Amino acid sequence: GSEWTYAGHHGQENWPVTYPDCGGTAQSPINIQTSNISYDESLPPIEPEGYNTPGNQPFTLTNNGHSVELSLPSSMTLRGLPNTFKAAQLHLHWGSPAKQAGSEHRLDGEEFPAELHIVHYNSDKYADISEAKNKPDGLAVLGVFFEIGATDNPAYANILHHLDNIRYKDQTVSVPSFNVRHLLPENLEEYFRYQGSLTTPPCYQSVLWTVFYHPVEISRSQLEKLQTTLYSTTATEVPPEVLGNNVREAQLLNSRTVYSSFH
Ligand code: BO1
Ligand code: ZN
Repeated sequence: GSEWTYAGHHGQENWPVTYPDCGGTAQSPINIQTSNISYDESLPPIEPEGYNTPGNQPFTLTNNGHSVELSLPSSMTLRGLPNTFKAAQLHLHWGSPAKQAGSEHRLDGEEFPAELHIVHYNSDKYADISEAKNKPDGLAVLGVFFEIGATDNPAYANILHHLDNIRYKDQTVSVPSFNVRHLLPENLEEYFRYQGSLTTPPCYQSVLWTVFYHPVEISRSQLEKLQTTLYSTTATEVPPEVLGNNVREAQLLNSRTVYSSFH
């Protein structure tokens, strides 16, 4: 079963016992050190296709006990990468009222309050995400840092408004489809690129990571909603445990290179 946790006995230092790939040499997240980056002038802007018109089908929002996850239609496509990638889901990582830091990637050692991940699979080579997820060129994840801004971010309200309906693990709610492009920073040209892994078990080393340089802004009250509403436990488990600090430690870069699309 999926018995892993972030802290405690089944916490991240013990993930490799059950999930050997978590002990690999190309793991995520990492601390992105801007003094140790290679500018790659050939890296083009990321081009989301069909993000603005995801269709009439509602999305499904799920509390999976580790995060809040929004299922995405495969009509959402990424171009500007070595292959075409189709969207599968997006989810968030965040801290807690006590530990505000909640991003997985770090920028020169700095943690941001939260991070968005949009997960895609290589549809040139693989039929679906389950076939792609353990292949070296199988997945592409977009990472976006959060920052506190003065006003509510209406795009993120499309997700946060529904958290009260999925407070417990395994609960789902139907969410009207919305323009997912608005969850991304305006600037899709400036990003970091490296080869890494899923940041949770099974930690497959299958992810081409794109981490945008420009953060998105949400309000303090929106962040607080994210930090305090969800439980990692099911409705019948006692005591309930608040879901947060779903953040993996920074992993060693080892022999990898981090590229940037800008300088
Ligand atoms: S992340 O973006 O690196 N935090 C990340 C971590 C774990 C997954 C995806 C992204 N897990 C995979 C599951 C698959 C599932 C896929 C899409 O997510 O291993 O079984 O199909 O939901
Ligand atoms: Zn993630």
